[in-house]
Amino acid sequence: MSRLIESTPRQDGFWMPAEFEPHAGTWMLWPERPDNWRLGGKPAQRAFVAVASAIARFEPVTVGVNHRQYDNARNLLPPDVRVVEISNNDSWMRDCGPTFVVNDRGGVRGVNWQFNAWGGLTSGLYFPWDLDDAVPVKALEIERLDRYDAPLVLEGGSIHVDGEGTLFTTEECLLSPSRNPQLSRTEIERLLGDYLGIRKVIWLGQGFIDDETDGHVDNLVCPVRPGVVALAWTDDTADPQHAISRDALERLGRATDAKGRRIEVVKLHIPEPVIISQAESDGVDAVNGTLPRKCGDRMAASYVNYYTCNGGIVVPGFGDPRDADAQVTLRELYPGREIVTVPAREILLGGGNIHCITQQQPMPRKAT
Ligand code: KQY
Repeated sequence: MSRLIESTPRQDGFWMPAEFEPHAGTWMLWPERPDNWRLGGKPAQRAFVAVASAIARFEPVTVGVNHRQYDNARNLLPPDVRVVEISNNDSWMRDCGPTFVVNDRGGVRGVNWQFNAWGGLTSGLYFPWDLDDAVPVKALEIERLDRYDAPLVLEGGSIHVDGEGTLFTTEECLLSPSRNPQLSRTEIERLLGDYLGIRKVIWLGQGFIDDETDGHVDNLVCPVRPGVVALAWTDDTADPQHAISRDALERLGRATDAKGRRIEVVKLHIPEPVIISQAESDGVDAVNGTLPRKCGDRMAASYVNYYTCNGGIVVPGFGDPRDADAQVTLRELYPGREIVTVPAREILLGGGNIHCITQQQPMPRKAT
Protein backbone atom coordinates (compact mmCIF):
# COMPACT_ATOMS: atom_id res chain seq x y z
CA MET A 1 0.00 0.00 0.00
CA SER A 2 0.90 3.69 -0.20
CA ARG A 3 1.12 5.50 3.15
CA LEU A 4 0.63 9.21 3.79
CA ILE A 5 3.74 10.61 5.48
CA GLU A 6 3.29 13.60 7.77
CA SER A 7 6.85 14.97 7.66
CA THR A 8 8.39 16.63 4.58
CA PRO A 9 10.73 15.19 1.93
CA ARG A 10 13.48 17.54 3.08
CA GLN A 11 13.20 16.33 6.69
CA ASP A 12 13.48 12.74 5.44
CA GLY A 13 16.40 13.32 3.04
CA PHE A 14 14.35 13.19 -0.21
CA TRP A 15 14.66 15.54 -3.19
CA MET A 16 13.36 15.83 -6.77
CA PRO A 17 15.91 14.55 -9.30
CA ALA A 18 16.23 16.19 -12.71
CA GLU A 19 14.30 14.83 -15.65
CA PHE A 20 17.59 14.06 -17.41
CA GLU A 21 18.52 11.57 -14.66
CA PRO A 22 17.58 7.87 -15.13
CA HIS A 23 13.89 6.99 -15.11
CA ALA A 24 12.05 3.87 -13.94
CA GLY A 25 9.33 4.88 -16.39
CA THR A 26 6.87 7.46 -17.68
CA TRP A 27 3.25 8.12 -16.74
CA MET A 28 0.62 9.55 -19.09
CA LEU A 29 -3.19 9.95 -19.13
CA TRP A 30 -5.59 9.37 -22.01
CA PRO A 31 -7.40 12.27 -23.77
CA GLU A 32 -11.11 12.11 -24.44
CA ARG A 33 -13.06 15.20 -23.40
CA PRO A 34 -14.77 16.70 -26.46
CA ASP A 35 -14.79 20.25 -25.07
CA ASN A 36 -10.98 20.32 -25.14
CA TRP A 37 -10.00 17.83 -27.85
CA ARG A 38 -11.48 18.15 -31.30
CA LEU A 39 -13.57 15.43 -32.92
CA GLY A 40 -14.18 13.60 -29.66
CA GLY A 41 -10.48 13.34 -28.96
CA LYS A 42 -9.75 10.94 -31.83
CA PRO A 43 -6.89 12.91 -33.47
CA ALA A 44 -5.40 13.66 -30.04
CA GLN A 45 -5.58 9.99 -29.10
CA ARG A 46 -3.49 9.13 -32.16
CA ALA A 47 -0.95 11.81 -31.18
CA PHE A 48 -0.79 10.48 -27.61
CA VAL A 49 -0.25 6.96 -29.00
CA ALA A 50 2.66 8.30 -31.08
CA VAL A 51 4.18 9.95 -27.99
CA ALA A 52 3.70 6.85 -25.81
CA SER A 53 5.17 4.65 -28.56
CA ALA A 54 8.19 6.94 -28.96
CA ILE A 55 8.90 6.93 -25.21
CA ALA A 56 8.29 3.18 -24.90
CA ARG A 57 11.34 2.61 -27.12
CA PHE A 58 13.42 3.96 -24.24
CA GLU A 59 11.60 3.09 -21.00
CA PRO A 60 8.37 1.59 -19.58
CA VAL A 61 5.24 3.69 -20.13
CA THR A 62 1.99 3.55 -18.13
CA VAL A 63 -1.18 5.27 -19.38
CA GLY A 64 -4.06 5.99 -16.99
CA VAL A 65 -7.48 5.96 -18.60
CA ASN A 66 -11.11 6.52 -17.61
CA HIS A 67 -13.19 3.33 -17.49
CA ARG A 68 -15.28 4.21 -20.55
CA GLN A 69 -12.17 4.56 -22.72
CA TYR A 70 -10.25 1.61 -21.33
CA ASP A 71 -10.87 -0.81 -24.20
CA ASN A 72 -10.24 1.85 -26.85
CA ALA A 73 -6.96 2.93 -25.25
CA ARG A 74 -5.83 -0.64 -24.76
CA ASN A 75 -6.59 -1.37 -28.39
CA LEU A 76 -4.78 1.71 -29.77
CA LEU A 77 -1.70 1.67 -27.54
CA PRO A 78 1.13 -0.78 -28.27
CA PRO A 79 1.18 -3.95 -26.14
CA ASP A 80 4.33 -2.94 -24.25
CA VAL A 81 2.55 0.15 -22.87
CA ARG A 82 0.80 -0.62 -19.56
CA VAL A 83 -2.80 0.64 -19.46
CA VAL A 84 -4.43 1.14 -16.04
CA GLU A 85 -7.81 2.53 -15.10
CA ILE A 86 -7.38 5.93 -13.40
CA SER A 87 -10.33 8.31 -13.47
CA ASN A 88 -9.36 11.80 -14.61
CA ASN A 89 -10.97 15.02 -15.85
CA ASP A 90 -8.41 15.56 -18.59
CA SER A 91 -5.09 14.16 -19.63
CA TRP A 92 -2.26 16.39 -18.33
CA MET A 93 -0.15 14.03 -16.24
CA ARG A 94 2.63 16.61 -15.88
CA ASP A 95 0.26 18.95 -14.12
CA CYS A 96 -2.03 16.77 -12.03
CA GLY A 97 0.33 13.82 -11.49
CA PRO A 98 2.66 13.25 -8.55
CA THR A 99 6.16 14.69 -8.43
CA PHE A 100 8.51 11.86 -7.52
CA VAL A 101 11.32 12.39 -5.01
CA VAL A 102 14.26 10.11 -4.16
CA ASN A 103 16.78 9.64 -1.38
CA ASP A 104 20.31 8.23 -1.50
CA ARG A 105 19.25 4.89 0.01
CA GLY A 106 17.08 3.60 -2.82
CA GLY A 107 13.87 5.26 -1.66
CA VAL A 108 11.26 6.79 -3.99
CA ARG A 109 8.18 8.68 -2.76
CA GLY A 110 5.57 10.95 -4.32
CA VAL A 111 4.57 14.55 -3.64
CA ASN A 112 0.85 15.15 -4.03
CA TRP A 113 0.26 18.82 -4.82
CA GLN A 114 -3.13 20.47 -4.74
CA PHE A 115 -4.55 20.83 -8.26
CA ASN A 116 -7.17 23.45 -9.24
CA ALA A 117 -7.24 23.16 -13.06
CA TRP A 118 -4.83 26.07 -13.62
CA GLY A 119 -6.69 28.70 -11.63
CA GLY A 120 -9.71 27.33 -9.76
CA LEU A 121 -13.08 29.00 -9.96
CA THR A 122 -11.62 32.39 -10.93
CA SER A 123 -9.54 31.49 -13.98
CA GLY A 124 -9.35 27.68 -14.14
CA LEU A 125 -9.78 25.92 -17.47
CA TYR A 126 -12.61 23.57 -16.47
CA PHE A 127 -14.75 22.46 -13.57
CA PRO A 128 -14.79 20.05 -11.82
CA TRP A 129 -11.19 18.89 -11.40
CA ASP A 130 -11.64 16.49 -8.48
CA LEU A 131 -10.67 13.40 -10.47
CA ASP A 132 -7.42 15.02 -11.66
CA ASP A 133 -6.66 16.03 -8.08
CA ALA A 134 -6.94 12.37 -7.01
CA VAL A 135 -4.59 11.03 -9.72
CA PRO A 136 -1.37 11.13 -7.60
CA VAL A 137 -2.89 9.05 -4.80
CA LYS A 138 -3.93 6.37 -7.30
CA ALA A 139 -0.67 6.30 -9.27
CA LEU A 140 1.35 6.05 -6.03
CA GLU A 141 -0.93 3.27 -4.77
CA ILE A 142 -0.30 1.32 -7.99
CA GLU A 143 3.46 1.75 -7.49
CA ARG A 144 3.24 1.06 -3.70
CA LEU A 145 5.08 4.33 -3.07
CA ASP A 146 4.46 6.48 0.01
CA ARG A 147 3.35 10.06 -0.40
CA TYR A 148 3.53 13.53 1.03
CA ASP A 149 0.53 15.87 0.70
CA ALA A 150 1.95 19.33 -0.03
CA PRO A 151 -0.03 22.39 1.16
CA LEU A 152 0.48 24.19 -2.16
CA VAL A 153 -1.50 24.50 -5.40
CA LEU A 154 1.04 23.61 -8.06
CA GLU A 155 1.19 21.96 -11.48
CA GLY A 156 4.27 19.98 -12.46
CA GLY A 157 4.66 22.01 -15.67
CA SER A 158 5.25 25.15 -13.63
CA ILE A 159 8.59 23.90 -12.29
CA HIS A 160 11.81 22.43 -13.66
CA VAL A 161 14.78 21.34 -11.52
CA ASP A 162 18.43 20.56 -12.17
CA GLY A 163 18.54 17.82 -9.51
CA GLU A 164 21.31 19.70 -7.69
CA GLY A 165 19.18 22.10 -5.69
CA THR A 166 18.04 24.60 -8.35
CA LEU A 167 14.43 25.15 -9.43
CA PHE A 168 13.28 27.25 -12.39
CA THR A 169 9.81 28.78 -12.44
CA THR A 170 7.90 31.86 -13.55
CA GLU A 171 6.42 34.65 -11.47
CA GLU A 172 3.44 34.73 -13.83
CA CYS A 173 2.40 31.25 -12.74
CA LEU A 174 3.62 30.60 -9.22
CA LEU A 175 2.68 34.05 -7.98
CA SER A 176 -0.63 34.09 -9.84
CA PRO A 177 -3.52 35.11 -7.54
CA SER A 178 -5.53 32.05 -8.60
CA ARG A 179 -3.04 29.53 -7.14
CA ASN A 180 -1.83 30.44 -3.64
CA PRO A 181 -2.95 34.02 -2.91
CA GLN A 182 -2.36 33.57 0.82
CA LEU A 183 1.35 32.80 0.33
CA SER A 184 4.21 35.23 -0.26
CA ARG A 185 7.09 34.55 -2.65
CA THR A 186 9.27 33.66 0.34
CA GLU A 187 6.69 31.23 1.72
CA ILE A 188 6.37 29.58 -1.70
CA GLU A 189 10.16 29.24 -1.89
CA ARG A 190 10.18 27.64 1.57
CA LEU A 191 7.54 25.07 0.55
CA LEU A 192 9.44 24.26 -2.66
CA GLY A 193 12.50 23.70 -0.48
CA ASP A 194 10.60 21.51 1.98
CA TYR A 195 8.89 19.34 -0.65
CA LEU A 196 11.51 19.20 -3.43
CA GLY A 197 14.78 19.64 -1.56
CA ILE A 198 15.44 22.89 -3.43
CA ARG A 199 17.99 25.46 -2.20
CA LYS A 200 17.73 28.08 -4.95
CA VAL A 201 14.72 29.27 -6.97
CA ILE A 202 15.43 31.09 -10.23
CA TRP A 203 12.43 33.27 -10.98
CA LEU A 204 11.69 34.07 -14.60
CA GLY A 205 9.04 36.67 -15.39
CA GLN A 206 6.39 35.74 -17.91
CA GLY A 207 5.94 32.37 -19.54
CA PHE A 208 5.32 31.69 -23.24
CA ILE A 209 2.96 34.04 -25.05
CA ASP A 210 -0.68 32.84 -25.12
CA ASP A 211 0.02 29.93 -22.81
CA GLU A 212 -3.28 29.17 -21.08
CA THR A 213 -1.48 27.81 -17.98
CA ASP A 214 -0.48 31.29 -16.77
CA GLY A 215 2.98 30.85 -18.16
CA HIS A 216 4.30 27.40 -17.24
CA VAL A 217 8.08 27.33 -17.28
CA ASP A 218 8.12 24.06 -19.28
CA ASN A 219 7.24 25.94 -22.46
CA LEU A 220 10.01 28.48 -21.93
CA VAL A 221 13.05 26.88 -20.32
CA CYS A 222 14.33 23.32 -19.85
CA PRO A 223 17.41 22.23 -17.87
CA VAL A 224 19.68 20.19 -20.15
CA ARG A 225 22.25 19.32 -17.48
CA PRO A 226 23.43 21.18 -14.36
CA GLY A 227 24.47 24.68 -15.42
CA VAL A 228 22.90 24.52 -18.93
CA VAL A 229 19.32 25.33 -20.02
CA ALA A 230 17.46 25.49 -23.32
CA LEU A 231 15.39 28.66 -23.84
CA ALA A 232 12.50 29.23 -26.28
CA TRP A 233 13.66 32.08 -28.48
CA THR A 234 12.65 34.21 -31.43
CA ASP A 235 14.78 36.69 -33.38
CA ASP A 236 11.60 38.45 -34.52
CA THR A 237 11.48 41.61 -32.41
CA ALA A 238 7.90 42.27 -33.56
CA ASP A 239 6.74 39.02 -31.97
CA PRO A 240 5.61 39.64 -28.35
CA GLN A 241 7.45 36.44 -27.46
CA HIS A 242 10.73 38.22 -28.19
CA ALA A 243 10.51 40.55 -25.17
CA ILE A 244 9.49 37.65 -22.91
CA SER A 245 12.39 35.48 -24.05
CA ARG A 246 14.82 38.40 -23.84
CA ASP A 247 13.75 39.09 -20.26
CA ALA A 248 14.27 35.39 -19.42
CA LEU A 249 17.69 35.49 -21.09
CA GLU A 250 18.69 38.51 -19.01
CA ARG A 251 17.46 37.01 -15.75
CA LEU A 252 19.28 33.75 -16.48
CA GLY A 253 22.39 35.75 -17.37
CA ARG A 254 22.32 37.42 -13.95
CA ALA A 255 21.55 34.25 -12.00
CA THR A 256 23.74 31.67 -10.37
CA ASP A 257 22.40 28.23 -9.50
CA ALA A 258 22.33 26.41 -6.15
CA LYS A 259 25.95 25.43 -6.64
CA GLY A 260 27.03 28.97 -7.50
CA ARG A 261 27.47 28.25 -11.24
CA ARG A 262 26.66 30.74 -13.98
CA ILE A 263 24.00 29.38 -16.32
CA GLU A 264 24.74 28.71 -19.98
CA VAL A 265 21.67 29.35 -22.15
CA VAL A 266 21.10 27.63 -25.50
CA LYS A 267 18.40 29.18 -27.70
CA LEU A 268 15.79 26.98 -29.38
CA HIS A 269 14.12 29.12 -32.03
CA ILE A 270 10.32 28.83 -32.02
CA PRO A 271 8.29 28.01 -35.15
CA GLU A 272 6.23 30.58 -37.03
CA PRO A 273 3.08 31.37 -34.98
CA VAL A 274 0.76 28.35 -35.01
CA ILE A 275 -2.86 29.47 -35.43
CA ILE A 276 -6.13 27.60 -34.79
CA SER A 277 -8.03 27.01 -38.05
CA GLN A 278 -11.80 27.23 -38.51
CA ALA A 279 -12.06 23.47 -38.96
CA GLU A 280 -10.08 22.86 -35.78
CA SER A 281 -12.22 25.31 -33.83
CA ASP A 282 -15.41 23.75 -35.19
CA GLY A 283 -14.31 20.32 -34.02
CA VAL A 284 -14.35 21.26 -30.32
CA ASP A 285 -17.62 21.11 -28.38
CA ALA A 286 -18.59 24.46 -26.87
CA VAL A 287 -19.26 24.07 -23.14
CA ASN A 288 -19.78 26.93 -20.69
CA GLY A 289 -16.92 27.22 -18.25
CA THR A 290 -14.37 25.60 -20.58
CA LEU A 291 -11.81 27.65 -22.49
CA PRO A 292 -13.09 28.06 -26.08
CA ARG A 293 -10.82 27.19 -29.03
CA LYS A 294 -11.32 30.18 -31.35
CA CYS A 295 -10.31 30.30 -35.00
CA GLY A 296 -7.38 32.71 -35.42
CA ASP A 297 -6.05 32.30 -31.88
CA ARG A 298 -2.33 31.69 -31.55
CA MET A 299 -1.22 28.56 -29.74
CA ALA A 300 1.81 28.33 -27.46
CA ALA A 301 4.07 26.37 -29.82
CA SER A 302 7.53 25.80 -28.34
CA TYR A 303 10.14 23.10 -28.94
CA VAL A 304 11.24 23.53 -25.31
CA ASN A 305 8.18 21.49 -24.32
CA TYR A 306 10.15 18.33 -25.13
CA TYR A 307 10.41 15.27 -22.89
CA THR A 308 13.73 13.84 -21.76
CA CYS A 309 13.71 10.07 -21.27
CA ASN A 310 16.34 7.35 -20.90
CA GLY A 311 18.37 7.59 -24.08
CA GLY A 312 15.88 9.81 -25.90
CA ILE A 313 14.44 13.28 -26.37
CA VAL A 314 10.86 13.35 -27.64
CA VAL A 315 10.31 16.74 -29.21
CA PRO A 316 7.16 18.29 -30.69
CA GLY A 317 7.04 18.80 -34.44
CA PHE A 318 4.86 21.54 -35.97
CA GLY A 319 5.47 20.95 -39.68
CA ASP A 320 7.67 24.08 -39.68
CA PRO A 321 11.19 24.44 -41.15
CA ARG A 322 12.36 25.16 -37.59
CA ASP A 323 11.54 21.54 -36.67
CA ALA A 324 14.79 20.52 -38.35
CA ASP A 325 16.78 23.29 -36.58
CA ALA A 326 15.43 22.10 -33.22
CA GLN A 327 16.55 18.56 -34.09
CA VAL A 328 20.06 19.78 -34.86
CA THR A 329 20.36 21.88 -31.68
CA LEU A 330 19.00 19.11 -29.47
CA ARG A 331 21.35 16.58 -31.05
CA GLU A 332 24.27 18.80 -30.10
CA LEU A 333 22.89 19.35 -26.60
CA TYR A 334 22.25 15.66 -25.90
CA PRO A 335 25.07 13.64 -27.48
CA GLY A 336 24.05 10.34 -25.82
CA ARG A 337 20.36 10.50 -26.73
CA GLU A 338 18.30 9.90 -29.85
CA ILE A 339 16.16 12.88 -30.88
CA VAL A 340 12.66 11.77 -31.93
CA THR A 341 10.26 14.35 -33.39
CA VAL A 342 6.55 13.55 -32.96
CA PRO A 343 3.91 15.63 -34.80
CA ALA A 344 2.27 17.56 -31.99
CA ARG A 345 -0.30 19.94 -33.43
CA GLU A 346 -3.18 17.90 -32.05
CA ILE A 347 -1.67 18.04 -28.54
CA LEU A 348 -1.04 21.75 -28.87
CA LEU A 349 -4.69 22.25 -29.80
CA GLY A 350 -5.58 20.92 -26.36
CA GLY A 351 -3.46 23.60 -24.68
CA GLY A 352 -0.10 21.96 -24.04
CA ASN A 353 2.50 19.70 -25.52
CA ILE A 354 4.62 16.59 -25.06
CA HIS A 355 6.16 17.63 -21.76
CA CYS A 356 2.74 18.55 -20.38
CA ILE A 357 1.30 15.07 -21.02
CA THR A 358 4.17 13.09 -19.49
CA GLN A 359 5.56 12.60 -15.98
CA GLN A 360 8.81 10.84 -15.19
CA GLN A 361 9.15 8.34 -12.35
CA PRO A 362 12.83 8.30 -11.39
CA MET A 363 14.92 5.22 -10.96
CA PRO A 364 15.79 4.63 -7.29
CA ARG A 365 19.29 5.79 -6.40
CA LYS A 366 21.66 2.97 -5.52
CA ALA A 367 22.12 2.89 -1.77
CA THR A 368 25.39 4.59 -0.89
O1 KQY B 1 0.45 22.03 -19.06
C1 KQY B 1 -0.32 22.35 -19.93
N1 KQY B 1 0.10 23.09 -20.90
C2 KQY B 1 -1.72 21.92 -19.85
C3 KQY B 1 -2.70 22.87 -20.29
C4 KQY B 1 -4.07 22.37 -20.02
C5 KQY B 1 -5.01 22.83 -20.98
C6 KQY B 1 -6.39 22.37 -20.71
N2 KQY B 1 -7.18 22.79 -21.77
